[in-house]
Amino acid sequence: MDAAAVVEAAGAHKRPEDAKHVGYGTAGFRTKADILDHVLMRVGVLAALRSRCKGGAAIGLMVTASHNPEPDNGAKLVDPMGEMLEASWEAYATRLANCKDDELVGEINTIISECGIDMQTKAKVVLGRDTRGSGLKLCQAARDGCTALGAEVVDLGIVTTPQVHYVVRCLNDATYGTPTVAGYQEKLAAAFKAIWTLAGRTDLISLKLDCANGVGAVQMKELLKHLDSMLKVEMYNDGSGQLNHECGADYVKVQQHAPANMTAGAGDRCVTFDGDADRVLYFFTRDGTFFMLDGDRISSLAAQFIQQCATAAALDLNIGVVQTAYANGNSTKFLQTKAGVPVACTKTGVKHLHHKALDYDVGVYFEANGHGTVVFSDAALKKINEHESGSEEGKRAIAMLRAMTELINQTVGDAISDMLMVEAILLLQNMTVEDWAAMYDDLPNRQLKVKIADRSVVKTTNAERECTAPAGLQSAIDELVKKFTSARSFVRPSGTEDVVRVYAEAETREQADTLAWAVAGKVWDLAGGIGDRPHAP
Ligand code: 16G
Ligand code: MG
Repeated sequence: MDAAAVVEAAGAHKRPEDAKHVGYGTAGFRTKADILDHVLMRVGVLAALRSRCKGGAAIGLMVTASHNPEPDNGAKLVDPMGEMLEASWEAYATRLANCKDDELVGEINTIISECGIDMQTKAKVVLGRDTRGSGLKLCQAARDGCTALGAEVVDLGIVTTPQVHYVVRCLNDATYGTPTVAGYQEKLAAAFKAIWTLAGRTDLISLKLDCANGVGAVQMKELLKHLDSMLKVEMYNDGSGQLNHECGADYVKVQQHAPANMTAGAGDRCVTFDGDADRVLYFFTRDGTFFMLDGDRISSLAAQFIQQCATAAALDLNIGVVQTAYANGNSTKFLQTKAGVPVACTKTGVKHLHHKALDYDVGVYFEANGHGTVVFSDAALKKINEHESGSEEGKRAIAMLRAMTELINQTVGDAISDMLMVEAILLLQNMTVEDWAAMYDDLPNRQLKVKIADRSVVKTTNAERECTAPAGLQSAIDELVKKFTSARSFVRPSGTEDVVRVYAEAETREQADTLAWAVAGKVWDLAGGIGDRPHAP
């Protein structure tokens, strides 16, 4: 390592003496942009080390704070196959980001020796950033970190998070596609066009799209140049307003109404992305009432479709869906009984779902909040690509599956690609969003937050569906749940906020609400609640 170059970079991106501690969590680093300069330089250093550790494979570094407000920013690293950074390296990221300037060289040497990194290996880092004003400067800091360690930098400029995942994958696996943003656009456009042709559609599909005033707007405009004979997309919150302010997937999901500047009229098919375009949700209004099609609905639509294609083509594929405890109970029931697809449950956080999805030939995973994708194993891709079906129906089903494998960004949840997947399935099955919504009815549910002195006293097991501490809480929840019909409730400490989250669902809205408030009260009583005891408004 060129220690002098590291010292110089540290001098250019000084860590303030009183710098706040930052942790690399489920979504990387995320905090106020103005305290991230030294952190980003160090993330650049870490990306270069990671690349060498992986034999010179390209590593991604995305500068974004997703659905957070504009003044925030953050960074996340992407591993060689386009997956999220391996968990064991999160601790290195945190250590490197928080050490003092004069400890930096020592910390780097520790990582080099602990991981047995050969510093003669070449290193490559793919940089991307969302539309935040702070992004350019933070990218420069990251670049300085990469360069200090002698890594080559590929700067994609303003791109979606999933595009960084895609380019990283392509650089390390040429079979996946052309490693450029244009390559991404062309791949998705060609796949959608193939589906369009299969469906024999002639008129345009019309959509209203809320882009959260983020990067989704920039990239959708480019993609639509390829798709304008098939899709008519009216864009709202396309960058002219403030990022994520009263718009975007997180806002729509939490508020349960349309974003600012956009009306969902009768018959309108509406879509919303988050700030870095890795989450997507659909919504519409029926008789003036807002109706959301969330990640569980997308999973159900995709899993059922793939299952039906496999059956039609007599293709033996082991298809599974991965959900979290937040998945609506009726979506789970639909998948298991009507669609005939097994369902697994993991802890909250995309990396857990993604990892589990790899257990299947075809793993469909979505969090209810709209983050997810479909992954096809190598064996499944081989089967799909080599299978020959005798019947016309089977041939069509195989053609549909092949196009799907090209259309879906299998590296990570991707709002653009997921939206095109939904459109493709609706198109091929001649379904409206109303038909999609009619697949099952959601059980009414309620989420609440409880403030307690130390949320780490709440411990969970069984994919967060049961709590093991504090003593007596789980049995209290069990007693409450018994009093309601089709009811379920769980509590877990949040990974992103200083609260304990409560989820409850039951047959009626009133029951779900009553149960949620009762469980929240028990958490407050038994886990050291602070402030007022939770009570229904
Ligand atoms: C993070 C996760 C998201 C999860 C959320 C839960 C990623 C990229 N993001 O934003 O998947 O739903 O945390 O937040 O993994 P919570 O722990 O505060 O409920
Ligand atoms: Mg996001």
